[in-house]
Amino acid sequence: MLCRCALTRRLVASVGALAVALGLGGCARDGPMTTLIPRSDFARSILHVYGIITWVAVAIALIVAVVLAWVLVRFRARVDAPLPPQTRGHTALEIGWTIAPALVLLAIAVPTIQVIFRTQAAPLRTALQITVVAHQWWWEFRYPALEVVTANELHVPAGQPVALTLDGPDVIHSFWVPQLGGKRDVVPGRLNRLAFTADAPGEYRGQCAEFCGLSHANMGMRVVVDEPAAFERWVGAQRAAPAEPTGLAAEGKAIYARSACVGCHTIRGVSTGALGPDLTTFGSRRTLAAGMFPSTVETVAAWLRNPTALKPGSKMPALGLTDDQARAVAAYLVSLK
Ligand code: HEC
Ligand SMILES: [Cu+2]
Repeated sequence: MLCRCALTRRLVASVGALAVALGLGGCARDGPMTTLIPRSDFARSILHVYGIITWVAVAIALIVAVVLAWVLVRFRARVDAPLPPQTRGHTALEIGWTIAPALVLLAIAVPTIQVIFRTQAAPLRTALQITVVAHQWWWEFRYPALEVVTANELHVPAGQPVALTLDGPDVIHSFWVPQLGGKRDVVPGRLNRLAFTADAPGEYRGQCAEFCGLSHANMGMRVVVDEPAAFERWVGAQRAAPAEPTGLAAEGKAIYARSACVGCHTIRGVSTGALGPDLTTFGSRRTLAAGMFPSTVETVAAWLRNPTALKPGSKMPALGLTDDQARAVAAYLVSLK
């Protein structure tokens, strides 16, 4: 039979192993929010500092563990052992353990401060200027020089510097696209900046990284880095007048135009509301409600029937559309490419 203490030891060991397995199970090098595969100059700078701090910390942890193990074994209590010499004060040791941490802090501070200055430097005058407006709980992207406004899906050209100005009308948010840049807070009444040059075409996931209320966790975004020519095509499509809808979509347009939607949403040539996302080219976006759902007629119709059922706390009210009306409006919105 096992004695009590052996059982306890087994229990502690299995709970410990389970905790480690669960903890490590959450780790993935290439998850959508990875910080370990940088795809811009900004993200590489952050990873550089992260690497230095990690290896310094690992080295210190190893040294401490080895010394601790050695002391535990070498100086363990023995039967009949005499009392070891009792020391008070040791000048060399005290100077040593003051200087050593100072050196560690210096090793961390120098690259950190370099990167702070590099990532805070004024962006190149030639950079593409984009204003990011963080709302509860969605992102607005304005390209003033290109006269383009969109939401939740940011397009940028590869290999070209972009300069973001971060602004917000309500509470503090934080712009974070781990593979490209951030986190940088979006503070009402203060314009923060963030500049980066994306390496290559691809799609990157971003997320609000500062708790901002009920649907904070649902405040995601997609960043699409395009080949420069594809970016030009995207800009052209955003600026083009939307095609006149036909069939069900035409019915949807009529319902949209006589509903409260027009007070909150802009569709160029149709309405000029400014409380919700610009829907002029809604159909060109792949996702709905800040990256929460794929954008299809079904999901958009469900959204229009009852936004807060899909996104807790959403500032868009349910407007009492019937299923048929919601499907018609959804067909219209999805047709706006
Ligand atoms: C009181 C203002 C208000 C009204 C009225 C309103 N909306 Fe919205 N709408 C919003 C806000 C705010 C959001 C952003 C919600 C979020 O993602 O959290 C939104 C989001 C949306 C989205 C998703 C946009 C995206 O890019 O993901 C669609 C589509 C939409 N609204 C369509 C409509 C339609 C159609 C109507 C009319 C039937 C309507 N809205 C009425 C405020 C409003
Ligand atoms: Cu937020």
